[in-house]
Amino acid sequence: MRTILSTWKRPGKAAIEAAVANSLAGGGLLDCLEAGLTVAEADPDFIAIGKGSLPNSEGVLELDASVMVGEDLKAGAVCAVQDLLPMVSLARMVMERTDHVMLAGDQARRFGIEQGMVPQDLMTDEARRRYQDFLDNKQSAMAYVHSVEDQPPCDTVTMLARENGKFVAASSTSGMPFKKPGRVGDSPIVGAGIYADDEAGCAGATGLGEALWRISASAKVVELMRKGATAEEACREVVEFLVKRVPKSREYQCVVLALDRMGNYGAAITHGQYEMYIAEGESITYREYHGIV
Ligand code: SD4
Repeated sequence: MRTILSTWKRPGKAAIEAAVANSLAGGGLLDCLEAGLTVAEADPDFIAIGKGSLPNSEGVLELDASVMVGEDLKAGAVCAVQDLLPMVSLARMVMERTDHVMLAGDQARRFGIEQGMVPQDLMTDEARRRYQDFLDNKQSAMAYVHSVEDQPPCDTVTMLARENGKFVAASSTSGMPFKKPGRVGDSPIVGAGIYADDEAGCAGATGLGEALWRISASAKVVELMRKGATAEEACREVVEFLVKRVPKSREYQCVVLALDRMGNYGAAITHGQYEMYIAEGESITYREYHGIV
């Protein structure tokens, strides 16, 4: 049976439904994650992924995405790319059509256009309004993330899938709202935002990239599962390590999620609440996780 995970309440639902529909139509593991992320990226209501997400401190939208296939450890990623959608497809093109793992910025955009993608304006009136608010309040990006604690801008979608011992992982995000131009978080970084290895399982992350990246969060979860930990045990251990070694992660939401080779899924969060959708075959369920600090 195919299992798929998708992060966060609002975009996670749209993404997992599209992924399951793609699976039922015969899509492969990576196809279904690409389909899920494509739908979430196209929805202007989600503020940390694709169209309508929040721009950098200069009002420009810069997007990151990644994919990884556990069979041969192939991966593709793009970071700080403007004007194109779906970013997950661009990351997949880097994996499938180049000899590289990551392309960045303008050169990634140029590659996308060469491959047939068409630039478009991804900013919406709502994103412009929030950006103006941010300018009016003269906050730092980190202060902004704190100030919307009740409704944090957690619309990054990280997705994992497993079927018959095969694992894939993918993620797409606009990163931290109002970030410094050129800032890249964990999501497009193989080992930080995603990791997949058929010999061990797969893992992903979402939340404060500056913390998750510094501990190679996804790779760490996968290495613990390689040694025999369940997905839940591995996620918990990595989040405990994170709060110990990167104290800032206690104040922000930092999540890891995983699928192991024994058929389990798991997740853990440092602080606050995290919601995750789980598809097992056609059936979709929803779970909430609470911070360990
Ligand atoms: C980043 N991890 O760029 C992303 C942000 C995120 O929900 O996951 N937001 O740091």
